[in-house]
Amino acid sequence: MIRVVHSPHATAHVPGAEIWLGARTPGTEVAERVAAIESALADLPHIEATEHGSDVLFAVHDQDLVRHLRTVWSRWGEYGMDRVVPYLFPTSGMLGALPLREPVAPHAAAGRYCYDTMTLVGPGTWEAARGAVDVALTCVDIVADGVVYGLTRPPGHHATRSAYGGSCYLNNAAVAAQALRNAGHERVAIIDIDAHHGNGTQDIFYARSDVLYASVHVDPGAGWFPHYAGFADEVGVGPGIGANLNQPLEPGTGDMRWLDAIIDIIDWVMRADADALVISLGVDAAIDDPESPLQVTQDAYFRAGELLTAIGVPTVALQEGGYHLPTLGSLVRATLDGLER
Ligand code: SP5
Ligand code: ZN
Repeated sequence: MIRVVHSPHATAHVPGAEIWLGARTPGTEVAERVAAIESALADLPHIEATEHGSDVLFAVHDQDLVRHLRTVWSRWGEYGMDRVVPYLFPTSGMLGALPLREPVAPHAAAGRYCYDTMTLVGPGTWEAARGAVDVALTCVDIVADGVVYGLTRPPGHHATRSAYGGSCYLNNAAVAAQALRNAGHERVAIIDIDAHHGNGTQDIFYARSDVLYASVHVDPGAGWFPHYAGFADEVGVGPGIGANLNQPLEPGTGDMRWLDAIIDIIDWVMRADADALVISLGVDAAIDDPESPLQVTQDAYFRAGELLTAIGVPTVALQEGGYHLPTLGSLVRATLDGLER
């Protein structure tokens, strides 16, 4: 049976809102997602994450980003505002040829490390994000030659080496892939089936050939998050050329073409001879999900799980998105039932 790794800190992160088109809206990456998923996994063996050091975390993220996430909430206290929201972004358009300095004011630093207005930081955000990293690392500790699922919340695949965004703070899947490399696996594949492109994971491994990244997602060129990444011509740079594969899909795409894209990705990963697998398991491509226009059914999630077993290597599946609370648990469960081998 697939083992479930979880963290008691997952619900400490309460984003409270997201700032969307300038307005404060409720947001969908809510703490209630944890209970919705757990309710469908109750009969599976559970393992609580153990605390790990930060060596692997610092291999995939800049120390400055990690320090910022650890400290920004306490520095925000003087403002009397309930969440950290950036207001000023030091884009290349603002800086031109100038160096990126560390600003003195916390409200200015907020936009140095965060690239959107949807990803708020509150009192429990660091604790939960760091707990999700421990979930990923614990999964790698226990996977052996089997399949493990980590209930990582907050999700991670939009967090780049140096910035957070897209409801993600620390990149759990990247941490797992790096830990699998450190454990002796020569070539690790990350397959990302979340409805959105995992721009953070792609960024972290873009110049590397030892960690492959492949994603099926709604086409950013059709107007969908993350808008600036996830196009088919992004194939890697330098030594990483050929180790990145994007399969963007039209809004409205259903089971057949979604599964075809997954089959292409599996063929690509098997030809590359990967000896360990991380699955970024977002279930927000589902038909009822409020955050994506893909129309994938629960049966297709089961089938995706079954297809992925063909790779036949140690597999760590980590939770990413999935926002329709009534179906969230059964979508995750269907995928894990497919992955059972
Ligand atoms: C991990 C993950 O799935 N992150 C997805 C972030 C995508 N959110 C971008 C769109 C935000 C707009 N939210 C308003 C929804 C109105 N239905
Ligand atoms: Zn998503």
